[in-house]
Amino acid sequence: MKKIALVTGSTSGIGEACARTLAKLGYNLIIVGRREERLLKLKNELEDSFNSDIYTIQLDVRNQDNVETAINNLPSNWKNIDLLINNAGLAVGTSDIQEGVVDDWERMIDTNIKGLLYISRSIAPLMIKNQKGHIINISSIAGKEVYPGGNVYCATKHAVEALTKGMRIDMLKHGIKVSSIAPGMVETEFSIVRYKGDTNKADDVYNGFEPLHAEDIASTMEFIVTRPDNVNINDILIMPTAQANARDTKRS
Ligand code: NDP
Ligand code: 8X3
Repeated sequence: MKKIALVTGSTSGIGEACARTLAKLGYNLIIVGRREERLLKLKNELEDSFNSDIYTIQLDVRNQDNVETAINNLPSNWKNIDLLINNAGLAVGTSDIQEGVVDDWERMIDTNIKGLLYISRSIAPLMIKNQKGHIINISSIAGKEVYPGGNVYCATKHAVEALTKGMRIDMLKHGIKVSSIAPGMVETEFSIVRYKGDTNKADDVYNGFEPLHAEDIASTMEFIVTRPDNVNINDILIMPTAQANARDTKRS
């Protein structure tokens, strides 16, 4: 029987690349995001290209009621989720704290921390019932270091790091693996969202060096999920060759 993976934020970037890789690996997939057209397009593409069944959930992970309802309402054959990729997330703005936009803060905290919690709260019991499963949280270099303009985003990713460690302790007795991938700069829609649609500013982020690509994160995820049962990869920090840490990048 095929394994089932649920990927949040699969309408773009890292989540979309992970969904593609998992379909290639033979998973059936539950793909989650707010943009329904993109979910349907990806479903069609993956069902055509791979022998996978794809179930779409149009969902804002910030809405706890909707998250709970969507997971409760999954058809019973879709509830045996083997793999959860907690990927949905965003950075908004780069203001110093004293000039911070409260709505930006709420969006990051509600998506990156609370959304991840709501999804995990709904899916962990399904995995516990089966006494097996694997949860991979997408953290960031921003979860390990803090950089100028990163304040609240970095705080949310530091929270993801702490939650990953806490979840690993909680899931231990159930035989459920918990892993984390912390990427440096990946060229996706991330910077367009952070700069609120200003594509010039977004392009500047990746100027003069080759950033990571979403597929680099998907292949890291592939490595993690293809380890044998007795092996768990706790944490991978993956950076572009031209980025040493959150602040030092070699640009031409
Ligand atoms: P993208 O902007 O390309 O993708 C973000 C995804 O998250 C989209 O599919 C979006 O879908 C989804 N999403 C955002 N908010 C919500 C929400 N409220 N409910 C449901 N889905 C939501 O960025 P990335 O692929 O780069 O980002 C994916 C993850 O990787 C994030 O957690 C990010 O913090 C992390 N990351 C990114 C790095 C980078 O440099 N790009 C580096 C390190 C970590 P939709 O809008 O359709 O809802
Ligand atoms: C996204 C990468 O460097 O903007 O998490 O924090 S960075």
